[in-house]
Amino acid sequence: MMSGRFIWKITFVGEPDTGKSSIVSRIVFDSEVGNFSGKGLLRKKVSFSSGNEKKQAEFIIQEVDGFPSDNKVLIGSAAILIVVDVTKKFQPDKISRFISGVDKKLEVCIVANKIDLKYEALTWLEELEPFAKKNHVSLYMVSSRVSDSVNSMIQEVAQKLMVRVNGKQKS
Ligand SMILES: Nc1nc2c(ncn2[C@@H]2O[C@H](COP(=O)(O)OP(=O)(O)O)[C@@H](O)[C@H]2O)c(=O)[nH]1
Ligand SMILES: [Mg+2]
Repeated sequence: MMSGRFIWKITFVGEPDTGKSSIVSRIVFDSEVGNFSGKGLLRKKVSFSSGNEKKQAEFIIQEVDGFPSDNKVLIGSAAILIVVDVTKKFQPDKISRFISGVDKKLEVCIVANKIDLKYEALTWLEELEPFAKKNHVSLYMVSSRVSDSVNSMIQEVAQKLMVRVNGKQKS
């Protein structure tokens, strides 16, 4: 079994104002508003458990506004995190079109953000869960203002990526 550090690039995509930069700030600085422009790459070391083992990984984090049709911006990414704002109407067609264009080898998930505004929500689990299932992606309900919600998403993404690494080693 190979040990050592894993370096994974993860890319946040989604409409402007869905909260991508805020989530990235939460991950990298554990604060709401990061002192960064939202451009360029940020790094974050994460520890996570894989079975009984503790593992270390480093995430290289990219943010892209919109749904890039040009796959070049996604090159090298291990995971694509599609951020949606629960206070906005969900756009299933746009998002499933994007998902169908993404390489099946990548881990893709929907990150439904701003759940602290649950009572203003126009998009919620009854719509998101069946969508995620149908499109074979995972779903995380988060708020960039709630540290735990973002942390557990990152832990799960790391675990999913680890499962993919292990799968590759077996085959
Ligand atoms: N209430 C609430 N507001 C949020 C949350 N995440 C982001 N925002 C706000 O949504 C707006 C857009 O956030 P930003 O991170 O710049 O979105 P981006 O354009 O996708 O990078 C800002 O005013 C944020 O403060 C959240 O979880 N809850
Ligand atoms: Mg941004």
